[in-house]
This record gives sequence, C-alpha cells and structure tokens, in this order.
Amino acid sequence: MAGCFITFEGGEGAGKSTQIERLRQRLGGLAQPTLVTREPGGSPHAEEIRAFILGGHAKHLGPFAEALLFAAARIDHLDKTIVPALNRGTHVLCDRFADSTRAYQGSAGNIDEALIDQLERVTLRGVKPDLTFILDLPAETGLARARERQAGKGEGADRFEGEDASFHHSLRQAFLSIARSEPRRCVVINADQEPDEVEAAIWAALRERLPQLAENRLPDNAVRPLDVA
Ligand code: T5A
Repeated sequence: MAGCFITFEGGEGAGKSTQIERLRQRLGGLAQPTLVTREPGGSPHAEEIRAFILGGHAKHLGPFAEALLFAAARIDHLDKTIVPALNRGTHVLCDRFADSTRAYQGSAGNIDEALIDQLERVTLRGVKPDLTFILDLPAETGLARARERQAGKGEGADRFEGEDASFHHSLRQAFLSIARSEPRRCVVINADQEPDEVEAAIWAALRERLPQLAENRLPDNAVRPLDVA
C-alpha cells in the first residue's frame, strides 16, 4: 500500500521545519513509517544541486535556469527518495516541493506560468502531493524569524532571503493563489501564531483531509504513477 505524500510550503521562516518535526512525532505511533525530507535536496545528487543554488552560484543565470536546476534536483529526489518510499508504504513529509518553484521562480521570478506548467509536468510525471500545507504569515515576520535564527548560528542570508521586500510580498500572494487554484490539495494555515496553535491547526486539517492517515488506516491507492525500480 502506498504512503501519503504531504508537503509544506510558504515564504521564508514560516515555520515549516518546526511543524514537520511536530507532525513526524505525532505520526510516530502509526503502523506505517514516516520519512522527512526537503527540497532542494533530499537525495545525494539533489543535495549537491542545493549547495550550488543556495550558495548563490546560479543567480547570474537567471530565474529560468534556476528553475531548471530545482527541477533537476526534484527529478533525482523523486526517483531516489520520494517515490520508492511511497511505494513501500512510507508516509513522506516534504519541506517544500513544486509549489516553491511556481512561487519563487514563476510568480516572484517572472517566469511565464505556461512554462512553469510544462516544467512541472515533465518533472513530476504524475506524482502530486496528497495534501499541501501552506504556512501563511506576513513576509516581514517570517524574514525576522529567519534572521534571528541565523544570527543565533552566526550565519548570513541565503540566496533568496537576500531578495528585496517586494519579492517576498509577491511570494506570499503566489502561495495564496496556488491554494485558491487547488483547494482540494492545499490548506492555508495561519502561521502567525504560537507554534502549538499552528500545530493544532495542521493536525485538525490533516484529520479532516486524510482521515485514513490520522486514524492509522491505509490509503486505497496502491501504486504511484511514477514507479521506479
Ligand atoms: N526554493 C526552494 C526555490 O526558490 N524554489 C524551489 O523550487 C525550492 C524547492 C530553501 C530556499 O530555496 C528556495 C526557497 C528557499 O529560499 P531553506 O534553507 O531550505 O532554503 O529554507 P526554507 O525552506 O525557507 O526554510 P527556513 O528554515 O528558512 O524556514 P522554515 O523551515 O519555514 O522555518 P523554521 O521552522 O526553521 O522556523 C524559523 C525560525 O522561526 C522559529 C523557529 O524556532 C526558527 O528559529 N519559529 C517560530 N517563532 C515564532 N512563532 C512560530 N510559530 C514559529 N515557528 C517557528
């Protein structure tokens, strides 16, 4: 039986990693195991591409070339990590996925939507998340959280955190627009509240959208469209 594929999306510092860890713990008691992964990255070659992009080395190539690099990383991540896990019955919690390309490179980076659609089609090959949580909060709040965390670690802004305010405002609108266009898959969560409240909202939505998972029943879909050996 296939596992459930759940993605977390949102702007910088929205609290995705925090909430993924909390959900992983909640799902810890299920019969089916849970895998936490992330994008860009999640497989050895995709992690190499991550280091290249987030190190700022692809910035001068422009948003479309960056989108291609994110797609290349995603193909490896799907083939090596996500699809094999789903097919062996493991639930997958993924920190960012294709919606991030649509928001960051598409809307905020001004790449034509039709081109993003084509890229998504050839990259995902039919694999779509069962559920996507879009963690929504004002861009300034998320950026302040990200900066505070980096200051604690002695790090600076990465490739996208360094973009200007209008980029981050358009990101928020892009994620909300994705949620409006795919209401069956996406749930918008108010991330501008205490972590416990965000966690409760996520769990309530998961129980409503994927009751078979929350109640430890197995989903009916047996095999994913992309079946890698
Ligand atoms: N990208 C990615 C693209 O441009 N295109 C793509 O296709 C893809 C896949 C990835 C970057 O790549 C871009 C988007 C990104 O810019 P990353 O390092 O993986 O970079 O960074 P992010 O995904 O942005 O993740 P962050 O770690 O910055 O943010 P999170 O995971 O959303 O937030 P989290 O949980 O780490 O929390 C941040 C801080 O806030 C605190 C936490 O303790 C932490 O200190 N916090 C809260 N504080 C107050 N209230 C709450 N409710 C809080 N929740 C967490």
